[in-house]
Amino acid sequence: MNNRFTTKTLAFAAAAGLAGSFAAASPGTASANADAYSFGYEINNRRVVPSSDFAAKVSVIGAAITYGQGGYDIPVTLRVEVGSGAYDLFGNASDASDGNLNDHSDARHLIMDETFVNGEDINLTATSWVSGNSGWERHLEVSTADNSAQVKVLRNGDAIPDIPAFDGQTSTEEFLGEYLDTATGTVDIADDQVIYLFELGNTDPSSSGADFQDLVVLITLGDSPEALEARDAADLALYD
Ligand SMILES: [Ca+2]
Repeated sequence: MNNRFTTKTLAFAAAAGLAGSFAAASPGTASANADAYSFGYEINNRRVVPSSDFAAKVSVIGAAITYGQGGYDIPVTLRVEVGSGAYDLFGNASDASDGNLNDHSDARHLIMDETFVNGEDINLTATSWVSGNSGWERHLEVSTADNSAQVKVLRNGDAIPDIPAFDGQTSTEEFLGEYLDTATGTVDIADDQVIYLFELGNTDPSSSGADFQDLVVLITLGDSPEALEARDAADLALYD
């Protein structure tokens, strides 16, 4: 289940804190559904920084990356860090086979079973792996704490990114279908949600191979795990 690790990630958080912070977008044109929940957070250097005690739901919306055109699907793993704790929610993130998310699965959703204290923040570290002489070897590792250009952050009301997918892969827009308002061309999520798009193949974000859907993750904040569960139940009822 939610294996807890203590890792080296404190260094990431400390380094990231040096740069400026960005206030959360105002609700603006949020949909009625988005307005139903308000839980403060801000994106500080691509980190989610909640403004009160919080719980989190992590949704892996999709993944698509191959070893070059027509090549094999390369493994992608995800580690979630909250404060000084690290959580492998979807298999062992240090094991390319056990923790692989690039498997054409439907979206995976997991509510973390803890309430975290105000002041801690959420970082995501995504890793791509390639086959090497001694098995799977780390290719690229991208952390939201590093303020890397290989991560894009989407919040409610942001413009839908227009990035063609590499080699006929599922595009960001296709992955995010239910979280987009195509009529307005904007992201349609709640104000306490944030979407991360990872590029895990290219270190040049302007490369044609940089399609920013190598891993697509949605974070939803709430007051407690129970509140997030209740919200899921309400959403299910709403869309029956
Ligand atoms: Ca891709």
